[in-house]
Amino acid sequence: MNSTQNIVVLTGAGMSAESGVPTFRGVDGLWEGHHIEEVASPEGFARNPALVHRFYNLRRAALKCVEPNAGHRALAMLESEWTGGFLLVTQNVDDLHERAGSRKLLHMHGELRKVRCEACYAVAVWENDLDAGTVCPACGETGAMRPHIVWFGEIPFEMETIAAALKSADLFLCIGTSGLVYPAAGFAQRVSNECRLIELNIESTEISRHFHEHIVGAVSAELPKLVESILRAR
Ligand code: BJW
Repeated sequence: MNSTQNIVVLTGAGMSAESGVPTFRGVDGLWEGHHIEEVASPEGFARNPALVHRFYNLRRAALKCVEPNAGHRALAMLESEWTGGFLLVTQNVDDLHERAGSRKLLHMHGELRKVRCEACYAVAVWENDLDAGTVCPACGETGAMRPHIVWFGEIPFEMETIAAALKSADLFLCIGTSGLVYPAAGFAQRVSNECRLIELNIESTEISRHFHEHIVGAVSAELPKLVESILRAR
């Protein structure tokens, strides 16, 4: 890895699992007991805004009870010590990466601690509950506020910046994602032929075949070791 200049890291729900944030799929996953379309699509929100607000209000409140784990801290250290290009792209809507110290960070699926107005498009930091009667602090419209989250069928944020970073990456790390949701699941196929690809997950995934190396294990144990080996090989 001594010729590595530009690093891109993609993280998914497995990154925050050991902090106590539930993943989506699998036993005890967030989707258990919910139809995805009901809580994570614009159509579901239009049909039953109260249900969708409740789903996100509970998750926003739960953020106050969780802390970054050793994996989040390792990525923040990699960013601060790496002198080449670095971009952390997370699919996660929690704020654990920034709380661990990450700054070169994009939330491609949005953020639980932000809301936006569908009337004036203003985005606001939001710590409390949201409901169908919430008034937009920017334009005064009632009932137009929604979670600042990318639902199925919507275009993820910052796609142009991410595409450019992937194109110039020579190390791509993919951490704790099932590889079932696009476009993130296709990132490993968008890097150049020279790029080294490493996947870290507790199990093999739908996209494992696209990676040169697989680290099977939990982020809190394995990511600090991986970061150390990348920094040592400079
Ligand atoms: C650990 C661990 C530990 C656990 N250590 N590992 C047919 C074919 C292809 C695509 C489509 C299709 N039909 C529709 C689409 C597109 C659709 C899509 O992909 N659907 C699939 C279901 C097929 N995608 C979209 O609609 C996206 N938009 C889009 O494509 O727009 C078009 C466009 C794109 C680009 C340019 C121009 C146009 C939008 C997707 C929005 C996803 N939103 C969600 C919910 C909102 C956020 C929220 O409520 O929190 O985002 S869905 C949900 O899945 C969430 C996640 O970010 C996302 C990914 O899940 P993730 O992170 O992988 O979690 P899990 O639970 O699946 O996996 C956890 C992993 O961790 C597992 O592998 C574990 O093993 C591992 N793990 N503990 C290490 N300790």
